[in-house]
Amino acid sequence: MDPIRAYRLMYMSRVLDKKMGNLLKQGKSFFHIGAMGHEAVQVAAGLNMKVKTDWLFPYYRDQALCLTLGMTPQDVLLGFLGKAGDPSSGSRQMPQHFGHSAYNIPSSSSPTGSQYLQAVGCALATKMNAKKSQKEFEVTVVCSGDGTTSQGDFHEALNWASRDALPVVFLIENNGYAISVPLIEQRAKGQVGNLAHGYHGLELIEVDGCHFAESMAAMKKAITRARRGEGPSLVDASVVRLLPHSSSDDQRKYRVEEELAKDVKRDPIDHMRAWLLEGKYLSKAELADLDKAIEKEVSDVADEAEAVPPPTAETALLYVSSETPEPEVPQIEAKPDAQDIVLVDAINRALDEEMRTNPKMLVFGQDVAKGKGGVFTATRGLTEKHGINRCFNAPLAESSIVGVAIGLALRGYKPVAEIQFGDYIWTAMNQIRNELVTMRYRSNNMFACPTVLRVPVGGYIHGGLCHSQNIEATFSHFPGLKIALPSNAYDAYGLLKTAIRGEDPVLFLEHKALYRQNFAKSKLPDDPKFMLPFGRGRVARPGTDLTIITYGALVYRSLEAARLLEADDVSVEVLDLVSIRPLDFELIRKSIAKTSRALVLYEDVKFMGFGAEISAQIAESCFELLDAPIMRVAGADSPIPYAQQLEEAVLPQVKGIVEGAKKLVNY
Ligand SMILES: Cc1ncc(C[n+]2csc(CCOP(=O)(O)OP(=O)(O)O)c2C)c(N)n1
Ligand SMILES: [Mg+2]
Repeated sequence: MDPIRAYRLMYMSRVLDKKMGNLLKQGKSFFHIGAMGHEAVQVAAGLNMKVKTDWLFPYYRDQALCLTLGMTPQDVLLGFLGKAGDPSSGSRQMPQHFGHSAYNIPSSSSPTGSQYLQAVGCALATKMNAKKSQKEFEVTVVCSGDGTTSQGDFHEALNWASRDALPVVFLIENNGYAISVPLIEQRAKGQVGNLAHGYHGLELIEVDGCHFAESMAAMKKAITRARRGEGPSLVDASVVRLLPHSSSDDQRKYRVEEELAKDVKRDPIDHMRAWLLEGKYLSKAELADLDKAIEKEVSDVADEAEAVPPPTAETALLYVSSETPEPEVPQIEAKPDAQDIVLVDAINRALDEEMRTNPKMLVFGQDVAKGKGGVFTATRGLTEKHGINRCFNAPLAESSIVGVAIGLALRGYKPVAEIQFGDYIWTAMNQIRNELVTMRYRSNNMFACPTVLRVPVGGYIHGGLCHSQNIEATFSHFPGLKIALPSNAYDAYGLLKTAIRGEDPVLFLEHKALYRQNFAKSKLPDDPKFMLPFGRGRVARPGTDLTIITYGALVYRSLEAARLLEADDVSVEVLDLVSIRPLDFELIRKSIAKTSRALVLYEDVKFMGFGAEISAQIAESCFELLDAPIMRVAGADSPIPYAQQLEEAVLPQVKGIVEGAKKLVNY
């Protein structure tokens, strides 16, 4: 360890913070959140890591740590000034959202605490990559502040890390405040360290994070332990926040002068300077020269960064998704003598085949492993065929499942995770909405998380309020996420293969009421090339008088309604969308051009359901083709109740579809 290099990094970060404060006052940026007071433990962490080998999941204060791993003042300033070429995000994210693909620093986003589970996924990847005889492991370090340890994800991450004894270090930079809230208001006794006690094998290390040499020893202990495969550690590093929380905060509103003065006395830069002089690492004059050189370097780099142009407006929509087009594959039909198989078995077959061809594919979730094979048996036999390392049970925690999937995907694995019921996906919402689907965009295409989340959804199974929900409308609102909801075994099989081979996150919705139905059975093609593209719907039944636009279980109720309407000489065309996002709107337009009447049918609550979007698009671009107003038939504005008579009253039925269709043709 070179103490002068360590000081250089610490002071570089300090000068950068001061420079950014000045640039902000000049109106050259909109936001700053500084590392001042956290530098010693950050540099100590970085110096104990193997650059480009170990992994860092930083938070917004980790400037000195990112500099230690190789990021430059230029990198920091480009992001701060909102310039093109910012390696963290191409200036898509606010300043201090660090990330760098060359240094194994995955893009950090804004929700406090979402990084922990991703780090656990990353550390799990390390463990999976390891050979049996391996003695040393890449280490994953994940950081946050003290307040953030109140997030549920933190506890879920400690749980999974300790369950699998993962090579991960949780570094808590404890400055005693979460914006204005002191640690004593976060939990009893106002401590971070007491959180470690319930997790077996989790080492607790407490340290004065303002003291560089002590921080070096603490981080060495934690990182060496992870490196040797001895398990996770929680480092509680006491630091000071010398600036307000951010440039939008004024800490004099909630902190008294004496306390602020006490913090200044603990300034790690002052402490380091005294230590360097005492140890005769350099003289006073040399230290002054070094400071001046660093200050000049930052000033020069800032001038250079200011001259860099901002990103152009034309680039704003790049990398929401991968740029890879949907596969162009010939429609392959099954052999006429092939066996008809049910939808859930088609899912199982797709998973099995893809696991055979892709050794990086992993299946995990609740109850998916071993003899159980999922509560709907979609993953049956996969542990037996591919081993417990490739089809395994997750702890009962949805945020864990998605967060860990993100970490695994960042390391090149292909997670195909199961969320047991759509009704329980909500506890993973932050990991999906703010993390999974934005990874490619927010890192300017430097990182991506091609992950498949398989989710059983839908009603008509007497599942009551929390085993019947329809979730496609909520999720179709998230740019970057593909969504499928196939209605038969053939489509499910082909689309799931495409989802697994693709480069984007996919929400693969499986209607529970169709899993074992005879009418949703298909013969499957026996050809490894077989895939079905996203964004392509199908005509489930041709007709001329009216188009029913639907998907999922309602395809079959529409077909039944169409049969009944035929007796009254009404010819109904039924469209099965198959893919929700992207949406095959051309299929809809073509059909309306023929029938001039559109009935949009969906199982979810009518208000703001996915059919509302379809209706709006039809109104916007098919107005001239229509002879009647667009009609919607959908679920009632109610939770879905259990008793059969109640459930029938809430979910769309054949009778209601027939009535709607008649009203529309008679308009
Ligand atoms: C999930 C979430 N809730 C709230 C916020 C707003 N917020 C940003 S930082 C912060 C305080 C974090 O405090 P701490 O973890 O102690 O870190 P520190 O800023 O003190 O280093 C809050 C509430 C957020 N970014 N994410
Ligand atoms: Mg704090």
